[in-house]
Amino acid sequence: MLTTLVTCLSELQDAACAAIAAATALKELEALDAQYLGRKGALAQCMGAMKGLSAADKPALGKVANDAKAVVTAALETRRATLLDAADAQSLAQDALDVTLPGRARVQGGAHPLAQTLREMLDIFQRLGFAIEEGPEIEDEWHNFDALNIPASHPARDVQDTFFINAAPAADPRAGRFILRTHTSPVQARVMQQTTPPLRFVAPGRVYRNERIDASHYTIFHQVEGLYVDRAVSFAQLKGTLLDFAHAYYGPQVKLRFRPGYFPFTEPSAEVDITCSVCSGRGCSVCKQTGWVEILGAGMVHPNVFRAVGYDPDAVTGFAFGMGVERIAMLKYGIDDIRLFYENDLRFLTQFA
Ligand code: 2NM
Repeated sequence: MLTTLVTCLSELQDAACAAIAAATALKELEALDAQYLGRKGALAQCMGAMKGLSAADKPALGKVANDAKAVVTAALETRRATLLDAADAQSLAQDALDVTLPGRARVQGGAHPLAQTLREMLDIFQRLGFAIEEGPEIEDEWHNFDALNIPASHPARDVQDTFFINAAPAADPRAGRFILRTHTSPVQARVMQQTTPPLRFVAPGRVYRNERIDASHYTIFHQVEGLYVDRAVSFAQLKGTLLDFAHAYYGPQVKLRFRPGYFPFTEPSAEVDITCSVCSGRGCSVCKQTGWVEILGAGMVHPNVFRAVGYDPDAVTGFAFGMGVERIAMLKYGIDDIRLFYENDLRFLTQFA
């Protein structure tokens, strides 16, 4: 009986050690642990047979069994350590990170030159006391034209000059068709409709014109238009405001020149020139040797505009002005083609980073 059990334990130990040595995964090892050393494992079953032994034989078998258990436990431990090391080595190789490599330099981005120009312009007008108002780019004909005293017969309302939206007209027949706004003046009309005077703000934003594209015309461009309405706003205040703007934006050496002009929404109207900021008025290709370049249009708000938005033209006066952001930037930086703003060529853009 004793020899049978000793043989059984020895075979058990050999089988366990062979299986443990062959195991390739930690999970497999845990299963072998349970199979041989568990509470209902092979070793425990072998020990169960001890009950049938004589008191003299019991200690001898106990020692053999304990030795077998120690051998199997040690084999498990060794194999476990080997497999854990292998797993560590594999994950180290996979996630290898060479901390001695130099870093990759990141390209520094920057605001688009038009965004920079617009921001500078708005900063100046805010310092002069103007708020900022915005409105929709899809407008109705009433706000874009009628409210601004632009008659139905005006050439600007033609499909040649205006983009019409392929949609049913607004519910209110006075609103007319939907279009892409051709200037930001409809923002002024909307704000006046909703606000009682006094008011003083600029309206920046994108406008659209169905024009032939060339070096100075594009179908998209940006405007900043200003409006100041109160009980007795004067043309002298308009001149002072525009002179302050020109000095702040182009520098204190710049001179202003007002020429008579015509806009349906202002009377009187003026076209305003500055001494050429590229050649300081000496004469160059930008100012076509005249020393002067036009930067904006302006005037006193027409009484019909006030009537359209519900203001009493006998109670208030106002000045308004409008300028193209692209043109202002082109004059400041000596850019000779408006299309450069819309081509996203990094050779151009990085000069403003
Ligand atoms: C310009 C020139 C002159 C203008 C007028 C108005 C409004 F809505 F108040 F009547 N907004 N903008 C205006 C006046 C715009 O752009 C060359």
